[in-house]
Amino acid sequence: MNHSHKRSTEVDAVIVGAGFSGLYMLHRLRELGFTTRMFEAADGVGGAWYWNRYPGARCDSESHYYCYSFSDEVRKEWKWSCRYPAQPEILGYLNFVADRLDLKKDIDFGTRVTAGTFDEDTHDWVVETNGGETVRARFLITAVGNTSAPSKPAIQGLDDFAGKIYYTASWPHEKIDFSGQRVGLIGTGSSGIQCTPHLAAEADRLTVFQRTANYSVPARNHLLTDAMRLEQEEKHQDLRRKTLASPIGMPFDLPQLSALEVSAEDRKRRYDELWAGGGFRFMFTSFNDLTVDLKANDTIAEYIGAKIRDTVRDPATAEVLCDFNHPAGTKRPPIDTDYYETFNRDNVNVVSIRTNPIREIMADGIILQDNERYELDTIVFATGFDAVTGSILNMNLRGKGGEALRDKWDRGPRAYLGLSPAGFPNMFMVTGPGSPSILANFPVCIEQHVDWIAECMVHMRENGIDEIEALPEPEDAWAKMIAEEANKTLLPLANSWYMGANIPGKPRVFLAYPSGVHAYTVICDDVAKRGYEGFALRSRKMAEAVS
Ligand code: NA7
Repeated sequence: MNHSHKRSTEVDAVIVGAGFSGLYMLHRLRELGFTTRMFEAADGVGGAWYWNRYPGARCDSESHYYCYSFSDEVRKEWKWSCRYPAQPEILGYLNFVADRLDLKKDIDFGTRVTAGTFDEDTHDWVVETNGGETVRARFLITAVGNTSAPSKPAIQGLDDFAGKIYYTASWPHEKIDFSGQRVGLIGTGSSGIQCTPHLAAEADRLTVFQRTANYSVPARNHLLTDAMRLEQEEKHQDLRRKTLASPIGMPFDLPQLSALEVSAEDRKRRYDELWAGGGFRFMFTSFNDLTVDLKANDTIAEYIGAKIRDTVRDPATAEVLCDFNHPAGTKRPPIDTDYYETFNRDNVNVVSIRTNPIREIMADGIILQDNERYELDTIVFATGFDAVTGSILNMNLRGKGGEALRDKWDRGPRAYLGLSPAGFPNMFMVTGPGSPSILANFPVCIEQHVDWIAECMVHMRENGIDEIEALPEPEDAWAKMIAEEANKTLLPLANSWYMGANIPGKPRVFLAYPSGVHAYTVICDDVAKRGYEGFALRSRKMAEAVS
């Protein structure tokens, strides 16, 4: 329901987005006595978990740490059903949290921010919505997520397709029946890999169009018993401590050994053990040099390749699925349930479009460069997102001097601490570009950012400060440091969405702070302790006294 007619048009903060980030931001600011307006384009809370409803959509992080930690009550009252919760369960969780904290009454659903301009005279943001409303707020806080602007490739002939088209990133709310259909799936990232077994089980025929072979690891999902949940609760403090000390915000024991300093047998034993356990631990806890040393990386790439060849019975199909062109883990690592097994079904095949790309979509299917044709009734695009920056830029923000954020970021995003762009005072981004975000467990990054922003706002209120603005020099230094640190790893070698490489024309810039959420938290806390070093803090009174 939209209550906007009753709401104030002058508030302390506008928050954009009602996913994990926005909900906690709203709660924190309300508790601190700030007035807010919150806009959400969807008709409900959930963010990425609202839109990504495709069959098989599931979290790749485990339920006991992919959740909020700020409230013991919320944690104790919610019961996760399994190791990796499926999309409906996470959406249920976010609705539970929003209801438990009575947040929904303060959210304008179905409302998109269409413009935001910083007013230098009043130090306020003037925010416009598609509902025709204009709101003034001292602070603009983007909580729009990293994977919320779907990438819909402009393939020639797309509009001529006579069948049905779906995007995993904006899936319909009703159940889609694929039975009797010849389905084409484009994209083999996490989303494509998750939905492949589900589409295959229903469709008459499934053809997977693969541009890049991925390295998927079994998730080993299972139900949680009461005994398991009790154990997690008993260990909560310890797990939380580990989570906060971890570069990826997950309570894992970090690997101490190089993949190259152990014998081949010991290395295989380690990989076997972690493969059997499943999930991110395989990639993140086996050896400490997999993302920095190509030789070390080869060992895990070869191991995964051998597993695929063991699983997939048809050797030609296995070769397509193992046609790797980037080091393992340099694209977002997918985890799966029965992905490779699905290619043993008679009704499933994979087509490499790496060197023989899609030429055109016709009324009745897809035609490749070499004229090979695939007749289809339905095409599912699992083609990802204009990640990290897309949804921020889509808001048409303008800072000091009317500068458009789109112009400021035309050679790549820039923001001090990944939190605030110079020239855009009183603007904060939760898990924005240049923060650890996409390389770490989101709820951990989100809570850290929200707490930092809230404390900064309290500091400003208590000290009569009207404006905080990141300075250009520290912002430049931050961007330089990110590029340097990323270049010490193998991550820039892949054409990944981490690098902006999935969107034609997007600048090739590493989009996240690469040295881990723990190191990042220390830096942010330090900046605050030093009186927000690297930011200019201004007040009207100060300016009047000077003039
Ligand atoms: P991803 O990881 O960006 O995967 C998109 C896939 O679609 C990937 O295999 C792409 O190949 C492929 N793709 C993208 N555009 C095209 C075109 N034009 N033609 C053919 N193939 C294409 O998105 P996901 O939704 O799977 O996952 C995103 C994150 O969301 C996920 O990691 C979770 O954090 C949530 P490419 O590799 O670019 O060659």
